[in-house]
Amino acid sequence: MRHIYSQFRLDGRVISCTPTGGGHINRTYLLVTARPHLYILQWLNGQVFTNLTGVMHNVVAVTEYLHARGSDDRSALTLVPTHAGKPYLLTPEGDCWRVYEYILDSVCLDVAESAEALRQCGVAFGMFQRQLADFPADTLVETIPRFHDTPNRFRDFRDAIARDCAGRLASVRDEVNRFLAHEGEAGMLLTLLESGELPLRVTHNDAKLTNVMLDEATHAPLCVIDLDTVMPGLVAYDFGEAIRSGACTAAEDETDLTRVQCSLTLYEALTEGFLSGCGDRLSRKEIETLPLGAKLMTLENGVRFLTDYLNGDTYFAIHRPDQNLDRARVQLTLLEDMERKWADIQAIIGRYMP
Ligand code: GN1
Ligand code: MG
Repeated sequence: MRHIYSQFRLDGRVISCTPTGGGHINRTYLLVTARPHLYILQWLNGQVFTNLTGVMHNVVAVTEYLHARGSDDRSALTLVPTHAGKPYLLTPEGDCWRVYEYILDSVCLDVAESAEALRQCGVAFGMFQRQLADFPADTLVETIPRFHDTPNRFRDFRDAIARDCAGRLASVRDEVNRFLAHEGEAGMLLTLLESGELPLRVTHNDAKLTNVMLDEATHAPLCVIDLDTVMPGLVAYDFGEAIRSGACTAAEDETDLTRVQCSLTLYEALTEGFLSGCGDRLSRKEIETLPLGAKLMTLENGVRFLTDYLNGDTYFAIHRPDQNLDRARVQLTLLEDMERKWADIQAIIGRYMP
């Protein structure tokens, strides 16, 4: 790795470079220098992010915008330039690397530690919405077209079922059918966008719990990370992803499904935090459709995990066999639990409606 990190303007000699983080797409390392000064080094997956310069254009634009408005260094990610003064490194082989300042005295939650911590995660993503509400969305590159086009995700799912290239279909018939039973709902948000009832905004699009940094001591929100999928989108995508990852009582790949539930306490904490972070920027229709976003993001991720399982695990990184199947099953269980609790969920949203 030395020939990679030596090209960045680091403070001191690097004494260690170790893999870190739980992302499924990019590869992340913790760099420590003798100073000591900590950095995050990342390799971007060019198979997923085919427009690497577009991704970096968005990251630079959004972090600069947030820093210009934030009060402390930790209010947004900070890119460390290369010796050539570029915000990232593109190798002759076409690999893209970047370095961020490590966010000091911060924590990132894997599963909700408490309703209060989750409320703060909601605040972080809500604030992200509010801070970027006037950002010129048309200057951002749509780096992964149709990223949250759930009907299109179903088309990929049907292709994977038809091909069954890894020979796994017979063993997951039940899961496949339970996902297909929801296909009719997949386009509900996009329909509202097309009819003009929901506005397009700058969204994070991967607003999961592990992408929020909180202050270690106070658990106050600092910033959100993983800006690679920042693109125009619907606010329900970010709320939805936050609920999917944060209101679930178990890990994304839990194998004991009896532990997987949608916690109403956590749901409410996240809702309250998110809406307070957004301030008065959302319309009534946007608030009303937030729970639909939570259902669709859970459905969409589940369908994507199962699609990848059927395709032989080619997209999401796995660390053990069947991990994508386990991830898909957790989403399915969570989705069905949300449906059982739908009246309570509506009541929660009702309580926070302005
Ligand atoms: C991927 O790599 P990571 O964890 O940031 C994926 C998200 C999924 C998520 C599921 C570009 O994000 O869409 O929701 O895994 N990112 C991409 O954990 O596909
Ligand atoms: Mg991500």
